[in-house]
Amino acid sequence: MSGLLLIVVIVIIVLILIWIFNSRTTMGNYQMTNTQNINIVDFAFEPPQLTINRNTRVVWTNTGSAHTVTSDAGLFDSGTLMTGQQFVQFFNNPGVYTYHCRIHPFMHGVINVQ
Ligand SMILES: [Cu+2]
Repeated sequence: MSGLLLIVVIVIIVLILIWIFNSRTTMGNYQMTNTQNINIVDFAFEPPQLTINRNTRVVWTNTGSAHTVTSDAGLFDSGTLMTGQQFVQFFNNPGVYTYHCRIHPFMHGVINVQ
């Protein structure tokens, strides 16, 4: 009888641990869904400077001719974006991330991650 009780208690503890683990995972995913948007309009990134919290993803949307979103430090590169195409980059660590367009080197942008 006490053996059966022990098994039931262990099963309940395991189920509680699984529930805790799953809820933490869900919270982690929820934090990752913070999104900020930058539009590429004519020959500029709008806004050219953006301050975000860490664990945020930035989505660039190209509304014009061919452009790229290329990290000055080589951390990321969208490749050529045609009209309507998007590029997504996650920023998980604080810092200053400067970037440019490879096709038009005079196009610059900055992401400040807090
Ligand atoms: Cu460009």
